[in-house]
Amino acid sequence: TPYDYIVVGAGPGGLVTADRLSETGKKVLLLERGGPSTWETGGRYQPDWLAGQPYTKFDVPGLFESMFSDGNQFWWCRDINVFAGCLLGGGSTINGGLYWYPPDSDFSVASGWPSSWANHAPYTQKMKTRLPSTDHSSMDGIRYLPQSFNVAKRLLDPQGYRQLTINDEPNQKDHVYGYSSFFFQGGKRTGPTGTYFKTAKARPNFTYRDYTFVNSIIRNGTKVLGVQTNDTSLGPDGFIPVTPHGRVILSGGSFGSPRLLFSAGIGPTDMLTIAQGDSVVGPKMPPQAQWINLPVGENVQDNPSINLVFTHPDIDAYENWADIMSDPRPADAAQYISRQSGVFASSSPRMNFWRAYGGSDGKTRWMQGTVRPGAASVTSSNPYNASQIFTITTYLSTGITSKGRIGIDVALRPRVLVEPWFTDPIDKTVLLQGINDIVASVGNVSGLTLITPDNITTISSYVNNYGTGNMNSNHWIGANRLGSSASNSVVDPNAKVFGTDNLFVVDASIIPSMPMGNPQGAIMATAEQAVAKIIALAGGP
Ligand code: 6FA
Ligand code: ABL
Repeated sequence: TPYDYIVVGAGPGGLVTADRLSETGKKVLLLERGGPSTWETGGRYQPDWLAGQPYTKFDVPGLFESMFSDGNQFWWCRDINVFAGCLLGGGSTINGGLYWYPPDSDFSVASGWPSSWANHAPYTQKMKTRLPSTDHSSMDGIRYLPQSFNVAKRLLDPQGYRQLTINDEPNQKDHVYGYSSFFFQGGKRTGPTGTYFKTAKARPNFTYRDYTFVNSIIRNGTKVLGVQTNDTSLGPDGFIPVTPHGRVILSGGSFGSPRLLFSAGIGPTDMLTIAQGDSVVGPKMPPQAQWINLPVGENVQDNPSINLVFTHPDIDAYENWADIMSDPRPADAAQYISRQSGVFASSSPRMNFWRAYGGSDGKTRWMQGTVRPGAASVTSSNPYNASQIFTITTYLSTGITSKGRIGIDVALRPRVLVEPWFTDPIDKTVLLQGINDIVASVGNVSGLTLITPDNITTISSYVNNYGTGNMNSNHWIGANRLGSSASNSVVDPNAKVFGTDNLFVVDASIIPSMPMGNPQGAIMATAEQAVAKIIALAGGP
C-alpha cells in the first residue's frame, strides 16, 4: 500500500518527524533497520540482575558505560566502523543521554543557517514541552556519585567559572559549569523513544516496521516514487510506493542518509559511480543523465575531543563501571529496582562546562568539558590508584572550522573518507590552550593528580600525538547541509533535497555547523522546525 509519508530511520530526527507528521492524520510509515530497544517497545535484552523486571539495558541509564564493554554489542550498526546505533531510537537509545536545550547560536546565520531558521524558540519550546530535561534523574532527587563534580568545581572556580542550571540559561556558555542534564524520566532513559515514538505509535494512521533495511530510494526525474526495502511482505519485491503527492523523508543519520541519497543518484559523481557498480543498488538507480550533483557527504564536522584523566582521593571511580552488568553493587541494584533511584538512574557524566576562546583568525570557538568518574583508558608511566580515577573530556564545539567527508566504500558501507578533526591548525591551537588552562590549576586542588598525560609528557606532545580516531566524539553533522544554494548545500530551507519535488532529509546531517553541546537537543529542535516547514509546504499529500 502507498503511504503519504515514508520516514526512513528511527533516531532522534526520524522519531520527531514521524510523530509530527502522524499528527496531521496522513498515512505515515516509519522504517527502521534495527529492532526494539526499551521494554515498552518490546526489547528484552537485560542483565541477569534485572531478570523479572520491566527494564532493558536501554532503559537503565546507569548501564550506559557497558555499551562499550558488553560482550553482545548487537546495537551498533555492523556496517559502519564508527559508533552508530542501529535499533529503535538510533543513537538516542545507546548514548550518554546528555541533553542540551539549544542556545540561539545553534540556529544563527553565523552558524550557517538561513535567516528563516533563526527564530528557533517556538520549535525548541515544542521539544521542551514534549521532552523536558533533568539534571537530577534519580527518582529521589539525590545526585549520586557527586565526587567528580566537587573536585572539578575546585579546579574551575579559581579560573572564574560560575555554576548555573545549564538548561535554564542556554545562551550562557562562557565560563560556566553545571550538573549534567539528561533526557531521562522516571529514572529511565525515555528520550524520544519514550515520548515522540509513543504518541506516534498510538495513532491508527501511523505504521512502524522494524528490521526493515531500505536499500534504495527510487527516483524518476525530480520525483521520488518510493523506497526499495529488503522486506517482500511490505510490497511487491519489497518496494513501497508513496501516494501521488506523497513524500519520502530520510532520517538515517549522518552515515545512513548519504548512502540513501547515493542510491537515488544524488551526490558527487565518484560516490554515484560506486553505487552504480553495486549489484543490488546499481540497477535501481536513475540513469546517469538524471544524476543530481550535490555536495552529499562534504562539509562534515565532529567535535575534536581529548581526554584528561586524573586521580583524587575523594573519587569513587565505581570500579570504572566494569561490573555494572555482571556484578553490580548489591545496594545500588536493589535501590534501582525498588525505586528507580540511585547510581543506576543516571549515566556516567556528572558535570559539563563551557568557555569561549578567541582564535588567531579572529573567530570565537567554544570549549566544552564533560566530567565523569572512571576512564576509557589510562596511559601513565607512574603508579596510580585505579579506584580514584576520573576523566575530563575536552571538546571543541561551536566555531570549529575543520571539515571532513563521509562517503561509502565499494561494499556501500558508510565510511569516513576524510577525517574532520584539526584539519585547521587553529582548532588545535585553541583546544590546546583550553587544556593548558585546565591543567594550570591542578596544583590549586590538593590531592589532585593528572595521570594521563603523565608527568613526563608535555601537554602539547600529548595533543600532537593524540590518535585521530580517539578524537571522534560521535557528533557527526553537516553531510547533507541545509542552506539556500545547491552549490554548497544538499537540502533547501524546507529540508527538501535540491532538484527533487518530494525528497527530504531530517536528521543530524542537515545541521550546517557544530552545535554548542552534545547534539541531540539541537537535532530534535531542528526536526521540530523542519517538519513544521514540510507540513506547511505546498504540493504535499
Ligand atoms: N548526543 C547527545 O546529545 N548526548 C549524548 O550523550 C550522546 N552520546 C553519544 C554516545 O555516547 C555515543 C556512543 C554515540 C554513538 C552518539 C552519542 N551522541 C550523543 C550523538 C547522538 O546520539 C547522535 O547525534 C544522534 O543520535 C543522531 O541522530 P539522527 O537522528 O541523526 O541519527 P541516528 O544515527 O541516531 O539514527 C538513524 C537511524 O536510522 C538508526 O536507528 C538507523 O538504524 C536507521 N537507519 C539508517 N539507515 C537506514 C536504512 N537504510 N534503512 C532503515 N533504517 C536505517
Ligand atoms: C557523548 O556525547 C559522546 O558522544 C560519548 O562519546 C560520551 O560517552 C557520552 N556523550 C557521555 O559523555 C563516552 C563514554 O563515557 C566513554 O566511556 C567512551 O569511551 C566514549 O564515549 C566512546 O566514544
